[in-house]
Amino acid sequence: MKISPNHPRFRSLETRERLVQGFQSGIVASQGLIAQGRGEAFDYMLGEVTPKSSRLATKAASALLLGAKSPVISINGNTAALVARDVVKLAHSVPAELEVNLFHRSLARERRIASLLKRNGADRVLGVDSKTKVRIRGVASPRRSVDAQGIGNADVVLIPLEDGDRAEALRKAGKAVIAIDLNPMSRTSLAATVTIVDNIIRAIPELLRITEKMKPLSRSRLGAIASSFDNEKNVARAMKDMIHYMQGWA
Ligand code: PTJ
Repeated sequence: MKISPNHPRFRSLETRERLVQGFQSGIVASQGLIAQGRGEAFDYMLGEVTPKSSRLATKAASALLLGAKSPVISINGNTAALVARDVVKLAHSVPAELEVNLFHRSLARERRIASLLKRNGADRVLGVDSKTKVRIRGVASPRRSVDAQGIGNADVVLIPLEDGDRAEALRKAGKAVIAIDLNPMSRTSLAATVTIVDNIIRAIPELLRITEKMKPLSRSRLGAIASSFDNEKNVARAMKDMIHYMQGWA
């Protein structure tokens, strides 16, 4: 459906439409449409804008990515449908590997997502060839299967729109985890090293912008920014941002 840019809820309706088209073309899982609905409810509570708490987390996330030895960006169906171009630009900018890793796994969907990323400029996309897969401990879903040269070997992993199991398992495996999740109370948000509580359609472009800006910083400066970040405190700040916005309505 063509959405008029004059519609007061254009951005939200256009995002929905991209997910529906992603579902129809076999990129997005049917459950991905439900996940977006949950995300939208939290985004309403943020006033659909990026709060200060998210900007602080984005700075820490850029520092972690730029300071990493082997950073990886994990891609699921919703991420591919909503921000394919910017996520590829981010991978080039850091530079980081891109790895397709699905909760509702199918080889056909993995291949379609990898080719979408390549059409958007990715040179290499991991996670599709099962010969190079290893298992991470403590994950009950198909997400346990990761590429040995990608998430298996990573020191920092960016996991947008994720389930809590894998965030916890990746932390236990000694990796730093960056989450993007509109729900500040999710297990993922609480388990991650850095959680960006924001809509992925705003969070990834902002992460790209800040990463470009922070590139000239020294390793020791990047390390200091990352280690001074307190995720527990910042997630609490994000909840306060939501309460503050809602109090404006009461
Ligand atoms: O493509 P697959 O098979 O890997 O599946 C992807 C989904 C998203 C379906 C899968 O990871 C899933 O079921 O996720 P959950 O457990 O529903 O969690 C998704 C989290 O992302 C929830 O906490 C949502 O609030 C949040 N979320 C949804 N849409 C957005 C979002 N966060 C940021 N931006 C969004 N647009």
